[in-house]
This record gives sequence, structure tokens and C-alpha cells, in this order.
Amino acid sequence: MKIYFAGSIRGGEGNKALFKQIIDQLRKYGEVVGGEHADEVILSNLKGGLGDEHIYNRDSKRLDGADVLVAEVTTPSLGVGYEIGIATQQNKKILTLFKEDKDKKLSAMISGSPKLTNKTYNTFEDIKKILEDFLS
Ligand code: 6IA
Repeated sequence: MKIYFAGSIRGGEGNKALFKQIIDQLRKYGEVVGGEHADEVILSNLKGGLGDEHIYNRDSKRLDGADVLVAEVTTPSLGVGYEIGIATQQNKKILTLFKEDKDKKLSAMISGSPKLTNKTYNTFEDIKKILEDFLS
């Protein structure tokens, strides 16, 4: 199973340490693509930076080839929203993870979609359980 992991980059600082934990957990279920921003090793290989067009082409191709999209959506991100829209059109299995926070509300275009599995969490233990239910 190929799993595309999406999380905010320019949309605002996501919780990179948590992204990394999610990616490591996802590797138990399949091959993870995307999520470089959370991976120190790959990050260090990217010194000098990639052009935006390159990132767009590469990520679009990877998303096309993925079976499942798992998106951390607590920090609103145009890129993540775009990827969710594309994956929805491709009828992929999609899971969103949103950290419970009384001051934040997930976009209705995400929380209201019947084509997504939207889950809220408090702790990484919650995420592990959500992933187990969704992916196994
Ligand atoms: O609008 P955003 O930048 O928050 O969009 C984030 C989403 O777009 C992520 O889920 C990625 O799949 C994709 N994306 C956007 N920029 C990049 C990127 N830039 N590298 C990989 N995926 C990206 C280089 C960042 C650098 C810190 C390694």
C-alpha cells in the first residue's frame, strides 16, 4: 500500500515532531510518500532548495500513485487542501487528523465532506488507534 502523507508547510508551522511520528507509524502499514518536511534526513539532502514547479510536479505524481492519503489538517494549508481535493476526485481513501482545540475549527469543506474520514485526536496514542482502525 502506498500512503501519501500531507501536512502544512507554508500554510504555517505544523508540528514537525508529530508529523515525523505519524510517518514512522504509517511505515508499519505501507510505503510512505510525501512528508519530506518532517524528515530530517531527506531535508538535509534538499539543501539549496527545490523549485516550486519541481515540488508541484513531483508531489502531484506521487499523489497520483498513492492508494491512500493521510493528512494532518490542524494547521490550515492551501497545499494540503489542494491535495485532499485531488485525492477526493481520484476516489482515494482519505483520512484527516485534526487536533482537538476549542479555538480552532476545521474547514467545512473538509469536515462536511462525505468522502473523507475525519478524525480528531488529543494524543499520539489516539492517532495510533485511528490509523490502526483506518488502515488495517
Ligand atoms: O501550502 P503548503 O506549503 O502548506 O502545502 C503543504 C503540502 O504541499 C504538503 O502536504 C506537501 O505535500 C506539499 N508541499 C508543499 N511544499 C512542499 C515542499 N517544499 N516539499 C515537499 N512537499 C511540499 C520543500 C520544503 C522543504 C522544507 C523540504
